[in-house]
Amino acid sequence: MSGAARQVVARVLAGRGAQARESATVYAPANIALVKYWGKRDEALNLPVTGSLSISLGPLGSHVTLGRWAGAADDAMWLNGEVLPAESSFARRASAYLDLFRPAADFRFELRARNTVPTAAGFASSASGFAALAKAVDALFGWGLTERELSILARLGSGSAARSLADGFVEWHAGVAADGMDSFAERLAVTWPELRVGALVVSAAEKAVGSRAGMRQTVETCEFYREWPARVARDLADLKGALEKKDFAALGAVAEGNALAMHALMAATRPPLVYALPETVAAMRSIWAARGAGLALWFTMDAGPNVKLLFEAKDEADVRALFPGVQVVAPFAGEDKL
Ligand code: 2P0
Repeated sequence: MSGAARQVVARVLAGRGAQARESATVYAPANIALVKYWGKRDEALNLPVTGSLSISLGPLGSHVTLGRWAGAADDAMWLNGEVLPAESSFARRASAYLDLFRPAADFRFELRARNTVPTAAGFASSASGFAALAKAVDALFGWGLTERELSILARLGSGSAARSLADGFVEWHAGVAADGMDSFAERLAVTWPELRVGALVVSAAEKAVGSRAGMRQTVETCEFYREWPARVARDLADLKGALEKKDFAALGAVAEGNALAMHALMAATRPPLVYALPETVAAMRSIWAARGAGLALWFTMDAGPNVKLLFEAKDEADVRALFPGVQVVAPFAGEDKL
């Protein structure tokens, strides 16, 4: 992690102590962006060029238990019950992030992570994973940080993790400050209990170009990227209008259009980034045909071939008939119990 990231951590913690309790267990949800984050103004701090707006996936996310490890050389890590070798990419990324918070150079962490995000379903787990890590260090050392401060810390691990501290609809403000203290996410005061998100798994294979390298290539080489900030500003305003009016067709249209615009930027990147597979395009065509026949169904896609469906509870049977393998999430399920 960079010196700039360390300075941000020092600023957020502002002299708080580092007395670790035995262990801490936390949870953070995964999220799907309806208006996407694609492109950074600062790579060390994961500061985005634009704002973005996501929906958190309720029970799908990451459970993390963090404690102090008495061992010597490396942090000890388990993912979904299996020991993670220290040289695995997950363990290295998590340890590099935890470096920001070690109270002493020889302090080692014990980390047990369990994802309820089905890894094969095309929902990213890095957002919920780093959000849960930020919450876990806060709970372990008893700092009592605010959600805004946790969002800033989670962002240092992965940009989209900034949006995984809260449930519901979450807006990540791009901010303008060089140190990113104004680049954090917060929940919008809107609930939509009927909203459903469906995961259509086209391929579970590891993608060839990850988001981090992909967005850098787009910013550097895509001549249309200069259009993107204005497009996002418009989409954010339109989406917030749709949320206020509870206009599902408008929500779907903004989300689908924004995802396709991002994929157009990717296709115009050099070398081209085309994440869609033939089955992705076939699913898009089925969705458009069903919509033409009156079904209120839209989609979004991230940096991969899988398609995420957006619909309302009343249409779930029709959506399942069209896509029998779909995994359906109710993002606001459980909120009535709060
Ligand atoms: C998003 N994605 O808004 C966009 C849409 C993928 C496509 O955020 O480099 O893993 O850690 O900041 O957050 C994925 O990028 O990238 C992402 P880093 P991240 O959800």
